[in-house]
Amino acid sequence: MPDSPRLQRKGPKPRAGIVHLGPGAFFRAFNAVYTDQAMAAAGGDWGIIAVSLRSPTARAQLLPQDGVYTTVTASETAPDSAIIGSIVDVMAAQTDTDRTAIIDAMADPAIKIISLTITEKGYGHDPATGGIDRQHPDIAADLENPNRPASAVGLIVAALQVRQKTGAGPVTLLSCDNLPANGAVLRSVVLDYARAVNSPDLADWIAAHVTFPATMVDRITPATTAADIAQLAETAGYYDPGCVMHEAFRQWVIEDDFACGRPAWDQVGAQLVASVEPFEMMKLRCLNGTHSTLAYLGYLAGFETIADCVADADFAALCERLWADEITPVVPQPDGEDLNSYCAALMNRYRDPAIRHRTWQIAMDGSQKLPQRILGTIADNLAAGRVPAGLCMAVAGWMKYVGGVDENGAAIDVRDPMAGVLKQTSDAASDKVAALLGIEEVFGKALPKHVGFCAAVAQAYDKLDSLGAHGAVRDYLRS
Ligand code: CS2
Repeated sequence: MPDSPRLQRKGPKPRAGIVHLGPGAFFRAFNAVYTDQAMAAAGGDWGIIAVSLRSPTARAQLLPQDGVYTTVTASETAPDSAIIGSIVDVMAAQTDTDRTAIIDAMADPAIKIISLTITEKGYGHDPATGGIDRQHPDIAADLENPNRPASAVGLIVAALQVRQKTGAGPVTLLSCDNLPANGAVLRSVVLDYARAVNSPDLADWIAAHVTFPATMVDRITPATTAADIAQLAETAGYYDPGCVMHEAFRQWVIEDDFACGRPAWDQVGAQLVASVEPFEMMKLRCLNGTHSTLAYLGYLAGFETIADCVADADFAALCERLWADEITPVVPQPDGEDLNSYCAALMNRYRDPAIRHRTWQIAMDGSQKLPQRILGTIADNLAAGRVPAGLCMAVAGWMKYVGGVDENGAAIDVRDPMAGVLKQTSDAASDKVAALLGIEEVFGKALPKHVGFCAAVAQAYDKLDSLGAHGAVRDYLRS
């Protein structure tokens, strides 16, 4: 409770070596924890300056407690908690002065890594070309006004320009978002933007001095609620509005390509590998693919959380069937992993009722998530001569969801950068499926030309109408 004492830092404060953009719950439950543990294990000046590009909330939560906060491992069987001290400062881009200070922080020679968890939509990239999307509102605004950038890529390139001028030295840009080839995406938008607003000279400097390792990140971290904060105050005796709840499981696979060192993350469980791609494909398709499927179909069927979904025998069977028949056949097995055990472990992770991960939270930003989570898997099945009916039903579930009306006729609060376009498209067309399939930003050019795919999505959409989401899932399981 706000009248309980505030959490305090105990012990020395590390010196900063990392600037992190996107200080939300996931970063606090993941990156900051690994870094805290790596410094405890092997030392190093790897304190983190956490930067929020949008809201001042993280700063308000964390600064009064000097960046320190609590992580709670929510688990039925093994609950646990820890105090994390790796965040040494918190900034928020609210004013031009803030933004200048953020650029200066990233340009400081002491900073060796700039890492990011800014979500799929934060990169301002065009998935078709891999370069920057000049229509993206934040990118368009920065290109118009390059001396006062506000987007992630705009601020980063401004800082790299200062580093080039001042000889601040090389730096690693580390994307930790759920995007395929996240390092390459970041490299491509940074170079493209640098060429667009500065002399090509800067792009050459970046290509020579900055590395962009790929990563696969995994830890289920539901948004912290007021009840979580109150519960912690009751059990721990202090008020920590910056606390985060997460599952026990974690996995971080990182391409070992750092320009000037890194924390000893490998000593605390991170896997440093030559190629992240097979791990990322396994995670995006097996975990995030079924997460999004459960999010849309589960929400429509009236389930509040993932644990509620898979407590239902039909929805649990849906996941099993998707993994066995539609997903793992098109996922190469990464070294040291066994796909069947990976999926069995996923089901246990989903089942834990202590993790209250809302279907509504996962359903957000579907237009940015569908391609890498579901559509690529569908395309690979089609290429192998199969129409994956379950994943097509997931796409139909997303279409119903973005139509904005649930099965009881109530409005759905759809959060998506394309929410307006999606709703208008759905509302205006009599053939809603065909109209939505025509949105190239989501479906690309090739998939909507596949007759079998379009027919399967249309059929699933009709079943969602006539049988409801739960009925459609049962129908699929009988097929
Ligand atoms: C989830 C992910 O919200 C979502 O879209 O699918 O945040 C998921 O929990 C993480 O990727 C797990 O590592």
